[in-house]
Amino acid sequence: MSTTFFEKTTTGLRYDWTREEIRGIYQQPLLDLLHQAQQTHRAHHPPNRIQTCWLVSIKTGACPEDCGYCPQSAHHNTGLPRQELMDPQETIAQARRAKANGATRFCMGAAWRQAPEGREFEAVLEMVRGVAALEMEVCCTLGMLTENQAQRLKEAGLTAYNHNLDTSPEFYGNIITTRVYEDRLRTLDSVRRAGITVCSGGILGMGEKEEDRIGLLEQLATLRPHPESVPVNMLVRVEGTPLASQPDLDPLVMVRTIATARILMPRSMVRLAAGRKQMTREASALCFLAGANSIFVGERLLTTPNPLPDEDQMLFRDLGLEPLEEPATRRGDGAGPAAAHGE
Ligand code: SAM
Ligand code: DTB
Ligand code: SF4
Repeated sequence: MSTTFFEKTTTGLRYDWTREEIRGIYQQPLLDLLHQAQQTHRAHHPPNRIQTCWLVSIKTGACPEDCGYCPQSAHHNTGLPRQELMDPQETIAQARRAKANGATRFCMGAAWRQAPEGREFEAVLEMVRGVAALEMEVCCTLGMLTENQAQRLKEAGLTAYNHNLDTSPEFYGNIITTRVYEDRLRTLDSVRRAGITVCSGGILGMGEKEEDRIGLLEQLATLRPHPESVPVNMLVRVEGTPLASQPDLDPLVMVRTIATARILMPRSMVRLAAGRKQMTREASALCFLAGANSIFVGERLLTTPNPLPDEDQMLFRDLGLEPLEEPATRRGDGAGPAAAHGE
């Protein structure tokens, strides 16, 4: 009997990747790397299908953390107007619009060091319930969470929690001083224990070395289970942040990192996240060839511009890509909650 698309996906996952192995994959000739990544991609995911995720900032600016890349940190003077927590019904109305535009995942971001307690947390729970009722995947990124908060978010219907490791443990202190890597790992653990899927990735172009990108991939690929979703962001340089004058990142670095992530975490959704506005269509196409199968759509990321819907429609048309219509968590290929228990 021939192996079906979905059966193939239950084998071959590894969590014991070493830095040397990862370096070997990352540093191979680009065309070999792309070939391997594309083979892995096609064994686990439908080709030419890209999930479209809608991102909205539900609470903007005045964040007490000092993340060097972030326009929302109160430590930097970026002139960004702050906005208090959005009204839940307004957020749910946006999710309805996102769904009407073909998005299957709705991601809500808040500029908090940690999720608050009380009235604001109740409002977030109301948003999660409302979006889940639209049968979309619901993702939140609210900063650090306690186990109890993770459980309440799960009960409200949260699909995924985004919490990026950003870079290697060695480089982390150069970018953020108000928290440590271990804090991030602890929140990821609470999310996992609550049965919520994990969305965790990083940012490239912050002045890190190749070894830091390899170190980030090692951290992600040795999490068991792997994060179901791995966003790879290209730094969006914002005036007033300490990283505003970083040199341009070679887009091939994005391509190599995405391809390596695809090979190490074959079942995960790999998202070409921030930075598409700064990239050429050709660079984006190479990222898809490398195994990226998810993007953010809509005119804005959290506070910075994203390609316009018309541009994305043209990109999909010209590359022959189609939006993944079903939420990825329901495909049953491991990129969903079932994986959290089955791996
Ligand atoms: N405050 C929460 C936190 O940090 O986890 C949630 C919101 S925060 C803005 C979400 C993620 O956006 C960060 O972890 C970071 O990876 C990414 N991000 C922030 N600013 C960015 C920038 N200028 N370029 C690329 N990615 C960025
Ligand atoms: C992720 O990895 N990237 C998104 C989402 N998760 C929350 C955020 C990108 C933010 C880019 C800068 C901005 O627009 O403020
Ligand atoms: Fe705050 Fe998140 Fe921005 Fe860091 S990345 S300053 S925690 S909003």
